[in-house]
Amino acid sequence: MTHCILLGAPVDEGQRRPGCLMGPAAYRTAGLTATLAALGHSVEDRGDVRPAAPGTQTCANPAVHHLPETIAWTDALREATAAALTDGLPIIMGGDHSLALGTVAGVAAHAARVNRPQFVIWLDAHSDFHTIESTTSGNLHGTPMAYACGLPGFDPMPAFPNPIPGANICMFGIRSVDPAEHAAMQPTDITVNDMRVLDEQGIVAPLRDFLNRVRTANGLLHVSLDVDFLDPSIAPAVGTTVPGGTTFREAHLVMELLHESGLVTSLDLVELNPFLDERGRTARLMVDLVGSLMGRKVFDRPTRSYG
Ligand code: HAR
Ligand code: MN
Ligand code: MN
Ligand code: MN
Repeated sequence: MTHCILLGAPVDEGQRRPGCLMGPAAYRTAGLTATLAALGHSVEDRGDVRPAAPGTQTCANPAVHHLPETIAWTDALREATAAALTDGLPIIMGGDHSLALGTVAGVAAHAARVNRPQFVIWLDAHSDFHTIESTTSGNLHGTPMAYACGLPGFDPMPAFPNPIPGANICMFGIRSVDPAEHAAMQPTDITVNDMRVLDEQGIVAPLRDFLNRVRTANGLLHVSLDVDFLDPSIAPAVGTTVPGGTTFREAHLVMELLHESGLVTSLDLVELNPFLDERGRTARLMVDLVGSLMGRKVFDRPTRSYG
């Protein structure tokens, strides 16, 4: 059984649809603690992370907004995530995806401390591979993957602790990539399982390949789950809906296989905007997906060689 540490990250500044700051309250209301406890885990809710007062950092790209606030969140979430990793499995309840600037940095700091490689599985419609210089929307929730890879173009930000090799990153569900992100990803070794790959191969084989790599390397595995990974028909509570997302069963299957792997060491839940939800259904689906990730199943069966 696992000691789960809940960290609220009511981050709203990385995009322009107010409401993600209600995410942590929605996960608590939807019963995240009870769901984990029912699976036999111990749960410690550390409350919401509080960033320091924002500084006065600026950048050359006039589109960018809320840069000092985002840097304050990054610092606070890096420290909170790294601290939680020494005690258990952090589950970061967002908040928009800019929170991953901090959480992934926190995992990287911890990975360096315990001398293990870091792996990331990015479940998202978007690659989030802009830099502060390349983003045209100015929404910094579109940047955390490029930051984690140590790309230039993040000057006002604290340097990423230990950039993650592209070979240690696997994206699933991708179906919206801007030209600058596409160009920036070209030279990397990131595995991009876009929706076309999932249509053709299903989700099991590509996931098994990646999990085998994590296990062979004795890596830490961070899961970043963006609500828009899911098809908007089942998960409407997100500001950036993109048609053609994963189905209910595809999403649960990913979680079930991740559980069977026993490799997951931290989790982000991001982009839930409860203000856009329909009677809490998206929040409840996200909590149910965490249930699958943490071991809920209909029947026990012998673990297969899925990685
Ligand atoms: N690429 C677009 C931009 O930078 C959209 C980014 C949307 N990102 C998220 N998180 N919703 O994945 O504005
Ligand atoms: Mn604002
Ligand atoms: Mn995202
Ligand atoms: Mn997204």
